[in-house]
Amino acid sequence: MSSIDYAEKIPNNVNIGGERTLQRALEHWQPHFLQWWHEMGPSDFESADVYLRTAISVDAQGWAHYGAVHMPDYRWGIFLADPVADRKIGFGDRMGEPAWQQVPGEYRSTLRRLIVTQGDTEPASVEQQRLLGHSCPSLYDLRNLFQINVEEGRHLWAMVYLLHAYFGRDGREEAEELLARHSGDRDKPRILTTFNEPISDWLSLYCFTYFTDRDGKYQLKSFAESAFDPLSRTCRFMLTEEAHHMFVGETGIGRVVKRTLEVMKELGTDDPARIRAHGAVDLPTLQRYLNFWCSSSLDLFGSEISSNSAANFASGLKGRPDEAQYEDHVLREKTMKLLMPEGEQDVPMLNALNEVMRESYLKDCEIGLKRWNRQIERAGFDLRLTLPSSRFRRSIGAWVGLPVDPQGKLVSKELFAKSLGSWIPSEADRAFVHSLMKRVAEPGKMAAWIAPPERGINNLPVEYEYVKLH
Ligand code: BYC
Repeated sequence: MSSIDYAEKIPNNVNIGGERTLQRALEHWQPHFLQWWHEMGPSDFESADVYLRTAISVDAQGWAHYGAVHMPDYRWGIFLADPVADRKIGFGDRMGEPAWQQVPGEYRSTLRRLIVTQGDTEPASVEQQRLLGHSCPSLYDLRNLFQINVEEGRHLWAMVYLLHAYFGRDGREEAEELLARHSGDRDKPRILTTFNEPISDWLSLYCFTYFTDRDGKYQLKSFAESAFDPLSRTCRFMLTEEAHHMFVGETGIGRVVKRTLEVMKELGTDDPARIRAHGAVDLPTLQRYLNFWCSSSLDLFGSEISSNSAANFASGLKGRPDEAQYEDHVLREKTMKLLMPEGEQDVPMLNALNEVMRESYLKDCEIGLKRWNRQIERAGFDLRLTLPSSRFRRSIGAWVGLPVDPQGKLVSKELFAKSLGSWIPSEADRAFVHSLMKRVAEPGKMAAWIAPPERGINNLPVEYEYVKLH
């Protein structure tokens, strides 16, 4: 068995070197992780020098350490945010009791399941994005893709650390399974639906990082409230990295919109066919991509009425994002009005928490929409991008399989079947978008369908050679 100098190889602030059992478990898992990275991570870029950010500590200087790295040599570290002295449980039936430093027996399997579900999404996203490097629109974007990939790898390490350190043999088995399931695999798929969708073009990547990583932000924020203190501290630190992933999504879509508007102005038209002929993404196609990824990501919050969400909140396992913003942290007396297919229903608030979170998430999603629409308005065009209703195209919850249009109205099955191809990307849309995906790998150059970013990484110019390909 290989012996690892943890301070050197795996930067950490959890004293791995001082705990023999944990060290052995991680030593056993690490080569399996590297093998998985080799087989399922970014294909063909193992010898490239990539300008990456690495966390080497949790303080302001250490969490963003930049330098050129071969990805397989990336130092996937394990970091927990600094402890809060005498931290108390901030919600649920055990509010005010001391936070847990160990897993209470009665919550062991539920907590393990939540950590495994969170952990499963991290390698899944790397697998989904495996081939994108071949069609990057610029070296700047290629570097951002790889930054996201290595950080998702680090987030997997974060969950595996919790499984190894707190869940004994079951945890070690789950850690192996996290490398055995694969995105889109027929026999062993990833746990959550969105993480089995292919991401084979960069427009999908930007939508995924805008919508799906934002689900990550909300889920991590709700775990940051958890009574299980190691989970809370782990997620607090993960959130610092998550911001960049959503930035890539928001600015990526913004740059697509900017380029399309330039073409629309140049040609004096909003005719999709002419815009496409000019090599840009017409806005109706972008709208269909937004509809697809937003609706898929809305499923990630679970059912509108959920006994799991009630139990997880009451027991202190999972709070609401930014729990402190609310007045009532127990929620035994409150109800919430939910629009169900049968009409409006009063639901105990504890059971409606997935919906509470979904609503906050949608509000957060609106921010980018406003920015992109301002760009369109300033360019003098009438079209506006919108978010689909949370009832549209749902695969989880009360609206599963119902014929609902993107505005949230129930329509006939016939109309739904006839219109779906104009609400989400059709085969022809995908083929067109794929036709644009040609690799641009000269420093500073951009593909014709996307505008350059406003600035480079870490104060470097956009023209910097962010990935040195060999
Ligand atoms: N697909 O009561 P229900 C991220 C299952 S993203 C498939 O409706 P609940 C990232 C559910 O598991 C954040 N299955 O919902 C982003 C349950 O099954 P079991 C990921 C689904 O339990 C980009 C059953 O349906 N983190 O970090 O209240 C790149 C009934 O569940 C789905 C988490 O998700 C679905 N969409 O809430 C990289 C946090 N939805 O357990 C990373 C951990 C529900 O009865 N997970 N089901 O067999 C959770 O907190 C909860 O499991 C959920 C669902 C929020 C997902």
